Amino acid sequence: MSLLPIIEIPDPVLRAQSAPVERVDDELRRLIADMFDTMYAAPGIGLAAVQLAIPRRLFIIDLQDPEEEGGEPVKKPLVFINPEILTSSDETNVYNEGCLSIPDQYAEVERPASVRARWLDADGKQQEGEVDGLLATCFQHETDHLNGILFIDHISRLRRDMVLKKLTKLRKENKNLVA
Ligand code: GNR
Ligand code: NI
Repeated sequence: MSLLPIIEIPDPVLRAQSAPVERVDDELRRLIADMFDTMYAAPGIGLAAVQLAIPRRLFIIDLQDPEEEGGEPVKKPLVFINPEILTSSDETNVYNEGCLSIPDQYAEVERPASVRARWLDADGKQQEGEVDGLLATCFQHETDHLNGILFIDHISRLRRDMVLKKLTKLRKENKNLVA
């Protein structure tokens, strides 16, 4: 198991277009295992390879239903390679989104409530299906990462500036703490 460092804004790699994955092989599956370790440790419910400075078109999601009190959350690891959104619903949803690359900042983002998508799974097999609810929001958040888009690009300039200012303040406080 290895944890990889998560890249944060304003690192320009987060604005890169990720390139398609060419082969679903053991090397890729090792990267995917490290991505899950890193995401669970963060903790987060989604992670795109580009957030680890690997600009390839793949992401993972685990919404981790916090099943019954006291028990371990039930893990439902999902892998999406070369994902494509085929259609999006007219109906929208608003979620309070966060991003491991914009630590501790949240904002309400409106997105299509469901999307029909196609992707390759961890065995390289093509899959197609419709996702909705939080999975649809997360799927779109992660697909955005593959295209260099962050959730703050979907909110007003005023709210974006507030998020960025709070992040700067938080980082300054953390720096003073260790100094
Ligand atoms: O952990 C995460 N939580 C989250 C909450 C609402 C909408 C999207 C997300 S994804 C985020 C992890 C992350 O940064 N993925 O790219
Ligand atoms: Ni993110």
